[in-house]
Amino acid sequence: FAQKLNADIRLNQVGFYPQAPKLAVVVGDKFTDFVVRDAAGKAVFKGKLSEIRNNQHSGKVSRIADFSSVKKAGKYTLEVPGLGKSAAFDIKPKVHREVAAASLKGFYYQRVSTDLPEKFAGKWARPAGHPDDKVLIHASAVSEGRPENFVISSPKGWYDAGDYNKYIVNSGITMGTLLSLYEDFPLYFENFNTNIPENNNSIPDLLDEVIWNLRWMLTMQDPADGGVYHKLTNPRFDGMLMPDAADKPRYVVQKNTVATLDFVAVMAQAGRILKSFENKLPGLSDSCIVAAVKGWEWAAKHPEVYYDQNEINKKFDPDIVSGAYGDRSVADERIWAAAEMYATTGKMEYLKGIDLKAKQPLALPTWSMVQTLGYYTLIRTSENLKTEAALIDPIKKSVKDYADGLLADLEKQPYHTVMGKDAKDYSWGSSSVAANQGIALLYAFKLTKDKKYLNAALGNLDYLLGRNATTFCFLTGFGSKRVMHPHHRPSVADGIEDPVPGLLSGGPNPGQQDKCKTYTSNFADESFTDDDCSYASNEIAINWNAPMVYLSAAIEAIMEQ
Ligand code: 9MR
Repeated sequence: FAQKLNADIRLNQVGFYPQAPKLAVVVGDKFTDFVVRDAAGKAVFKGKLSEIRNNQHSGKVSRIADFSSVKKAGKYTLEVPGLGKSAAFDIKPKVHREVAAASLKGFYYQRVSTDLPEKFAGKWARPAGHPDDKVLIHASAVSEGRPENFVISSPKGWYDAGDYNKYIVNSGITMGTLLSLYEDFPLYFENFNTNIPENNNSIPDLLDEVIWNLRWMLTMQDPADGGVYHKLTNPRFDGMLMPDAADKPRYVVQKNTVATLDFVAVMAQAGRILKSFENKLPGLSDSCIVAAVKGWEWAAKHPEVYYDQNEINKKFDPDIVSGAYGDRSVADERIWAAAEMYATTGKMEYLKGIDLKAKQPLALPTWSMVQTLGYYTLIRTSENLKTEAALIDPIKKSVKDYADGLLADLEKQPYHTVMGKDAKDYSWGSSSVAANQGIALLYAFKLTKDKKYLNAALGNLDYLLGRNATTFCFLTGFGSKRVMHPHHRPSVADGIEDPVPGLLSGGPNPGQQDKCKTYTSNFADESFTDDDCSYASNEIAINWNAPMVYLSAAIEAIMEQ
């Protein structure tokens, strides 16, 4: 008697490593037993579900099925007699390699100003959009030599998200995350192919992808003074069109300190990493470092210029109503930029006079809060640079304390994940919160070698791939219950049923700022709708994809060691 698929059985829909923990969540309290069956239907493991766990968000209850002892590679289903069964999942080595490769390839699909030929893009091939070779200087961004409507060339880069604009602030955290992934696991990327045009240039594909955006970022610095424009944008968002159908004028807008210091951090880190590729990319590393120094000097002269879109629209035309990425505090960007400048040059002077805030609770990286990216870099480079203990020890401690805080009471959590313990985890782009918590846990693992941190990081990857209250696997192209309608212009406009693959959906957000009518729940952990109207729960964005690449690739790299 075949059991039916049941959505109350929730697990990582991609699969599990033979040697790692394997958990599923069974929502409800009626059942106590479960069975794991192999592909032939044979029961290979029979277990008891855990005690009941309460969900603070929905008041629902759940139990955990632990089948970690099943270690043989194969395809399996998990069955709760009387309730039903899960879709089939894998147990095998390298089980997340395709997830990691696809989420990096997601960036290729976001490339601006270039054709995506079928050879690399498959059925999602599309002509180039937004050449960005005739970009106007907005009235908020004029300088000597660059008057209003002066034309500059600023091609390439990645589309930020479901929209077609390019924002320095959000590129900052995205690039920092991807560059850190490379710097933390360089060997892993020697053999990590994502079938992009630069495939055979003997530079790791991860760096090739990053360089596509780096070359755009370099054009966003005003050569006259070193300040960096906030964004390159249409005055208003494009309609739900393919990139090549978009034809609105594009502007660069006001230089400011937040964008400039994000730029400095990225250029310093890229310059440091690309030094090793000098013979293949002559001069690029130096150009990055020169740009970083110029930006740093601009920021010293303009310590607190903020981008305030409302104020700008009161003063200048045309009005700019695309993503604001307005940030009212620059202390964290200064910490990050200073840390990268120090790590690249070895000069302590960059950290002089900067309050590293290492004694405060660790702040998870977001586009507006980036100091922790600087901490990660200081940890990574401290041995080489012989950074003094008084400086680095409190930083290590703050990362470990944060990870310990995440782990407290893990055994009581309804999904056995650190994600969702704090109600604030379910913010706009909550999937990136889960991924960034996972990264913090991996740094704690690096510092302690204690597997409890690694396992909890893996738990957040399980969350993203299906062990969550929405029942969805949040990475497009993966899972038995897939996101099919992300708020992503090409996926909506291309007439192809499957969305562009390898893109991470934003995830539950009880704010529901999009006012879509198709939400079926208001509970924080369920507040998600797979509908392209839902830019607040189902958009994709580069700053969410980057930690997904980090988490999945880093876990793959660690599991292979
Ligand atoms: O990720 C951003 C989120 O933190 C903000 O709350 C939200 C509203 O301002 O904007 C998000 O960023 C969007 C950006 O402004 C424009 N491109 C799409 C981004 C993801 O939704």
